[in-house]
Amino acid sequence: MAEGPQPKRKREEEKNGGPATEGGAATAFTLSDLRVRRVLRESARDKIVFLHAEVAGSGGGRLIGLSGEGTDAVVILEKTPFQEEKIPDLLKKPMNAELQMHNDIYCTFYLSPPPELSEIKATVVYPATEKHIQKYLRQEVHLIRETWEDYKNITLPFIQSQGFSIQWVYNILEKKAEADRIVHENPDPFNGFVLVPDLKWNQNQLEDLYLIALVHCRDIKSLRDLTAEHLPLLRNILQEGKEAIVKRFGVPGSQLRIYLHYQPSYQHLHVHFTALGYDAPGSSVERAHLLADVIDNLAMDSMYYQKRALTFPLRADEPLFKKFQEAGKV
Ligand code: M7G
Repeated sequence: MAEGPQPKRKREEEKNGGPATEGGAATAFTLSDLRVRRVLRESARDKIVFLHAEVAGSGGGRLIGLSGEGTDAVVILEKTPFQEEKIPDLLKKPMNAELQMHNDIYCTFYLSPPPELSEIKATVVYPATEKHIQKYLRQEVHLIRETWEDYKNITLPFIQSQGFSIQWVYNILEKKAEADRIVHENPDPFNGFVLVPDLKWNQNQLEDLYLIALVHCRDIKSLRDLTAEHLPLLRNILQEGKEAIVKRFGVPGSQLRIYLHYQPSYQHLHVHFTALGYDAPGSSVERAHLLADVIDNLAMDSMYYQKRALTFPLRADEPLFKKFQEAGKV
């Protein structure tokens, strides 16, 4: 029988916003050290706000990150989805329930639930680079149509010089971080992978289920590197990923959206597993490529992803967008 989502709790200290230091990362701060500088983006619909913050010492002085990168941080605050089993408590537990309006059969109340029923998830990136800050800033977006030549001449040199660090991926693969969160592993160095809950999922409810499979092989950056020699790896991810998720969470493969992003933010091949009913960020047609389709395409033509043009969105302020502009491709 499926275990269902298990609330994962860090030790008490971290629960209370205490020092976050897992995975040998350069992080030494508590939540109360964070000072908000500006709102980068917010969504009333998704109940999420992205903040540019800085980490300041308790004495008001600025604290330099252990790696010396600086004090900028990105903080993402998100109201968590309802947990079905706790909904009755929302109405029953004593709290202020303020009637805002009443008209015929319609009325609205504002509830102030107790803390355990009104959690907010806070994701912190610290120290954050300018690229992290830009990633979350609301910007005009354009679609790029990238040919294989564009990839070799424009995109590849760019990602080789300016890509996001993938240290967090290596930390997971080497069990230096998130080891206790691993849902499944196939240890084969070429055809194996690690399946873990995505940073975006708190594992408290299945509605927004989100896991990622990170491949052990370190020289596959993205869809563009895939050929038929990777079919065993991709088939393992599809098959074993689905089996592990139905076993652990009770969600069948027919209710999972299993896909790769192009362009990914992190150039180490990974596959997204999200609940089919969840409109996950980045699951739209301009960015998501279903793994089953990728497998079929490669089985038909080993060089499929070295031949075809790929479309992807870029924000107007991104350096890669400027490179495409300079090359007269936009
Ligand atoms: P992507 O397609 O490279 O970029 O996906 P995106 O973030 O623009 O979608 C990377 C995926 O890895 C995203 O779904 C992230 O939420 C997830 N992710 C990023 N980080 C830094 C971590 C992490 O430290 N741990 C875990 N478990 N997931 C992460």
